[in-house]
Formats: sequence, C-alpha cells, structure tokens
Amino acid sequence: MNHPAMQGLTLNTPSYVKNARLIAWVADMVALCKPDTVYWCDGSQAEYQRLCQQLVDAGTFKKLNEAKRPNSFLAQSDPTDVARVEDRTYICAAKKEDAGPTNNWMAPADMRSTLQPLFDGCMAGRTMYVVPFSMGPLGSPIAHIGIELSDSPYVAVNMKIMTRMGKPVFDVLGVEGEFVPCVHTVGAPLAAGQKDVKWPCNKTKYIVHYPETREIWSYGSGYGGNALLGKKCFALRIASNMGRDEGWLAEHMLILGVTNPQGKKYHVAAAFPSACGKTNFAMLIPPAGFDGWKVTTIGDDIAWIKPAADGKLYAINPEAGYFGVAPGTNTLTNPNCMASIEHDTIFTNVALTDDGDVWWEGMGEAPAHAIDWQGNDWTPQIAKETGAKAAHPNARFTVAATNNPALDPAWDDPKGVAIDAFMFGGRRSTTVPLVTEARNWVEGVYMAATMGSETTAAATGQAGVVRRDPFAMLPFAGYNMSDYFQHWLNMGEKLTTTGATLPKIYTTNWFRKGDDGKFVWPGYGENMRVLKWMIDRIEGSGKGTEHITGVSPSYEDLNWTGLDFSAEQFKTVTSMDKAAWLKELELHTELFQQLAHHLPKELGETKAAFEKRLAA
Ligand code: SAT
Ligand code: MN
Repeated sequence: MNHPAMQGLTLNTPSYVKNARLIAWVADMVALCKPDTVYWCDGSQAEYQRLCQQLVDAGTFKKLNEAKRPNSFLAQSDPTDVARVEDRTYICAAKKEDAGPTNNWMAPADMRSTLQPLFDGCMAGRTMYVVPFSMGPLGSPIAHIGIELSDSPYVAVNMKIMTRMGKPVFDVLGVEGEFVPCVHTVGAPLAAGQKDVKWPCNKTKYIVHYPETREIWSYGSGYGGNALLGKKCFALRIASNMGRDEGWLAEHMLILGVTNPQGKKYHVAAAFPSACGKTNFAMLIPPAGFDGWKVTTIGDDIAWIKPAADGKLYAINPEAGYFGVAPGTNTLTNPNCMASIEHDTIFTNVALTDDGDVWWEGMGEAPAHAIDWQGNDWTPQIAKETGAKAAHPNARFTVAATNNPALDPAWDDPKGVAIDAFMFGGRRSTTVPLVTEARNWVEGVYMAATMGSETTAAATGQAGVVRRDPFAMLPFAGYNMSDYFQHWLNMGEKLTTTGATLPKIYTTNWFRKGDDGKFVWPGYGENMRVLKWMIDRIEGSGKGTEHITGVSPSYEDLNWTGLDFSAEQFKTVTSMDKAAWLKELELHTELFQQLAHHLPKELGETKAAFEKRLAA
C-alpha cells in the first residue's frame, strides 16, 4: 500500500549532512517504510524538550511533578512490550555455524524476504526520526558511529540520553565515514485519520542483526534494548563482530575507577548478567572501614576495550547514559543512583503517585495510593490481595551519565582507562564462592565461559531459572560463542607475547543463600571489601588460599572493620562443596557439548585439570 503522503515526500536532509552513502540509505529506507515526514535529530536540548512535550501531548509521557522531579517524565508501555525479546532476536550470519548454537539464526536472504513485507509501509502516518549517534566519546579511536532510523519519538529522546546524539556526529562522519545502519519501527502504521495509541507496537517482533554487513533491523517493539539500537544490538552484537575482526573486545561490562587513600587509582571492568546489580556496583559507596577510598563510574553496562601501544587494555563506555532497573533501587542500596534520577529522567513502567512522582517496589515506604505501571489503581491493600505490582519488575529509568554524582572524571576521555582487573559475577544461590582469582588468563576465560546465573526479569520478565551465561554475553554475543572464547584466548596470547601484564581475572557471586533461603552476603557497598582484596592481590600484598578453581581469600584476608560478619557466615558464602562442584563440572560438560563446534581445546584441558584437583 502506498501512503498518499508519500507523494512528493522530501528527505529534508540538512545541508551539513555530506555523507553520500548515508543519504542514499535514508532515501531507500524512506521509500520502503513510507513515513509521512522525515526529521533529522540535531541532539539539542531544545529539540529534546520539544519531543518530550510532543510525547506528553500524545499521551505516551506524563510530565512528573516539576517541584518533586524536575524535567522528568513517565512512560507506561503496552503490557506486552516490557523487555528484550530474546526468542525474537536473530543473528543472520551467512552461515548458521557462525551464529552458533546460542543464537537464533535464519539465512540472510530468507530474513530479508521475511522483513521486506513487514517494513513496507511500516511508518505510514508517522515521522521517521533520523538519529545520528556516536558510541563512545566523539572521535575516540575506540568509538563508532551509528544512525538509527525510527518512527518512535520515545526512542529519539532516549537515544539523546543514552548516546552522544546529534549534529556533531555528522562532522565526525564526514563525506566518507563509516556508520552502522539501524532501522527501527514499532510496526504500527496509521491509516489516514486513524488515532494513535499511547504505546504503539506489534505482536510480531523481530530484532535482526546481519553481522557481515553490520546492519540492524528491529520490528514491532518500542522497549529498551529492542528499540534503543545503540545498546545491545550495536554495542554488543554488532560490535563483538567488529572486535573479533579488528582485535578488540565489546563486552557486557561496567567500568569503575577505584582510588585508594594514597591516591592510586585502579580500573575494573565487571560482567554480570542483565539486572544483577551492575549499576549498583558501578556506583558503589565504600562502607565504614574504608575511609579515603573512592569509587567512580565510567560505565554501568557496556565496555569497549582495545589494546594500546603500551600493551595495556584501554576501555571506554560506549554509552552516555544509564538504562537501569528501577525496582529495588533506594537510598540505602544505591544513593548515587537515587541522586542521579532526581531530575531530567525518563521513567518507564514504574508507578505514578498521587502527587505526580514515581514509586516502585523496594524504593521505600509505599504510597497509600498510586497508579500502577498498567494504569490501574494500586494500593498496598490491593497488592496484598492480588499480588499486583506497582512497577513492572523490569521497569527502567533513563538518565544521563552526567547526572551521576560519582561520575569518573575520565568517563568521556577518548583514550579510555587502563583496565587492571576483569570481574565476572553470576547470580548463584549455591556452589560458587564469593570471590575467586583465576591463576592465569586461560583459567579466567574458563571461569567466565562456564558462568551460570539464575535469570532475572530483564530478558523475559520472569525470574529464577538457572542458565549458563558465558561472560554474561549469552544474549549478546553476535557470533559463535566458542569463536568468542577463542577470541579472548587469542587476545591474551597476543598481549602476552608483547610482554604486557594482563589484567587479573576474578569471578564473584554476591548471591549465596543460607539454609533459611536468605542472602548471606550483605552486598551493595560491602562489595568494596571484595574489591579491596582484588587490589591487594594486584599489588602483591593480598593473601589467598588456592583451591580447585583458583585462589580465594580466607576470613582474615578481608578487612571487616565496620561490618558484623562472622567467620561462620563467611564460610557459608565461600565454601567449596565437592559434591556440588562435581555436579557443576557435569553442567560445564553439557555446555561444552552444546558449544563443541570450534570450542577451544584449552577449555577442555582446564576442565580436566579442575577434575584432577577435585579427585585429589
Ligand atoms: O533492555 S536492555 O537490553 O537495554 C537492558 C537489559 O536487558 O540489560
Ligand atoms: Mn545489560
């Protein structure tokens, strides 16, 4: 169907856009998607305010109480569009084995013919926003440019917060610069005169990546990582492909700086699965007993890491904002985060209080009445009777990094920060100890590759099932997982031959439970005690005891000042149970069978060494 408004539609290309490939691609996409108008985002604050007002007028946004939550908005999504859709996410590599067994795959030609009719006319009655963005500081040697075409103004304003978005991107792009083309539609064309809904989307969803041609096509969802294509789609799935080809790493990691009382600074990159507290850890406030220590945030979700001439690995945060989980966040668990979202924040799927502010489970005292994330009346009594949640468990805030009081001064440094340690943390109620240092790079890669985690709400909206989540990258590795392991091994080997000191690799688990089913480790700011031990190890002063899978601290190796935590409790979170580990290694075997194609032999050898130690 040809929308009438298509006749004579101009591209409205601004005069400062000089990239011929970009202009040709936009023209092609306009011809395909048939929007009513095309709007090129300039990324200005005035534009942001204008689009937010437009979203208010359309009913997508509610403006929050200006006195309580200045310049902030609430969006409540369609109840069927609340999280990433992993079962609808595809890596369309030319060959199936290059997507690997952990990704959905369809042949590129088949996917293109599947998507063609869906995208044909998909933006009818809507505006196509051209969203230019840089992942990483503008012009950084580690950064890359993307252009997202989207029919969602919600996406445009979120991208303004989440990325370096706007006009300066075109200067970096120039006449011949490279960009990753990202097309997004909510998949809800409007017939002439048809009234829009507040959260348009489509039951049919496709989140599609073509790794060879580095394209992203997203259909049917307006939510989070499905729609903000700079995030998981580009910065992880496409970028992991770029990193493999070009010798760098695109990782699902926060980056933090930690400065000791003498002023010496270290940088740690840490991978945890979605919604396992990365934002909390990245904004950690050192507890009592750590006077003079400071933790600062470079990033809370994604790291791009590249070896530099000095043999060190330098990391940037490709993002410029946080798309964090709201439920559970409060002034005790994450005061820096609560301060960050006091103003200039977009909230999605939290509850609206009667005084025009927001609330979610775990924020603090419940309001007597609120409108829940689905627009229904909510009271503590209703919650008690029906179990209704005020906020969706995957409700989010979108906020600029510059709102964070703990923002690291180097967060926007184009050269990045030198990484001293990697951390990999699963959510395991049993088996895996609080912290383990790998004895070497290969053992660290093994531990990261076999990481398991109990699922959270980020992927499916459901929590609690254990799955293997190698490197916290299961839904994000844009190519064969075993080739990805190999890439990590290759990076280690290459750096070693240049004489570089490789970062140490740690695994952590904050989530061990006691017999009463409750978490034993207090977590949050107290994780500083573990972080300090890692730094002691880097400095060579930290003590530890060797066991089956690496080195862990004994009770007396940690600083306990200011925390009442007994040796008995410590044992509960650090014990290595032989029977549990025999079973765990069986599960590793299962994983390795699944990933047999191209599985690096070093991983099998490491497992054999663990088994030998376990038998001894
Ligand atoms: O929806 S996002 O992919 O942006 C967040 C997450 O799942 O980690
Ligand atoms: Mn994430």
